[in-house]
Amino acid sequence: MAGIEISPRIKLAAKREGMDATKVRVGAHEIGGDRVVVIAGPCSVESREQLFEVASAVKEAGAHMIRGGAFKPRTLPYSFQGLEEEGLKILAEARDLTGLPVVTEVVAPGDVGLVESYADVLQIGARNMQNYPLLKRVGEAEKPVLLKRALSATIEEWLGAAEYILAGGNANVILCERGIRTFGKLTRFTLDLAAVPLLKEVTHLPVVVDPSHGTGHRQLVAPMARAAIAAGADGLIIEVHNEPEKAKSDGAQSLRPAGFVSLMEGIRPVAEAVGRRI
Ligand SMILES: [Mn+2]
Repeated sequence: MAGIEISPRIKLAAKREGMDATKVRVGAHEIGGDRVVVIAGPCSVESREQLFEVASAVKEAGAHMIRGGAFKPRTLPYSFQGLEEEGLKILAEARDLTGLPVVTEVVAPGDVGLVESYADVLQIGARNMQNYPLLKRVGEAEKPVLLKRALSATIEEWLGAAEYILAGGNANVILCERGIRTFGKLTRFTLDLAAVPLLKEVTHLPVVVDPSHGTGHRQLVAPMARAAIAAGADGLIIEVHNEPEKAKSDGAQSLRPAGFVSLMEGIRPVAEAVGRRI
């Protein structure tokens, strides 16, 4: 692509002439194929009742996978840190209940084996995008990795992080744009949607967009979800909570189940308009 050149030292993540886009298979779904994959669920797993209620609601609305944090890297040590292994068990039960694969974060190299024994996709959070021991460890994992962009990472730094996982032998890497830090105070981050078509030029890896963390406000989530699909995203990851006002984390950006139903209705015609399906 004339004018968009990435470092030649990014080898495995780079798209080369005539190369097919990578499709990452997760259960019955494929991220990077014709269908736009929707991952939805609470920021944190708080209880069995909470996760089951949200997981059933998002399944009913047409989500393809469940998200939920069991290990939570929080800005302050006083905030809720997650239910850890108990949370992983609840996620696995929610998968049994709904049939939907589970995406959940791993924060420490020593926990990768444990998280992998319960989860279908290992998420590397924005704050750990440059945690190289963790990237090396998930490079040896059997499960696909959803790699979030760090708060202030350039595209090349992000692809460099993906390169660690690919170089470790794990070919199933999904990139996730989740907003970067700019100067505005009214949104939590600035959702960089230009990253989506840019990545399509320079990498073969699939790209998912997180409009929940990318904006921080539930009113902005559905419009930016539509925009992400219009820009060519292969998937969405959306926070949904049954009682957002009582959420232990990220309530302000979490959709209620009814809001998620209308998000799903709103993205279908956009996907169709760009030659995709939900
Ligand atoms: Mn969150």
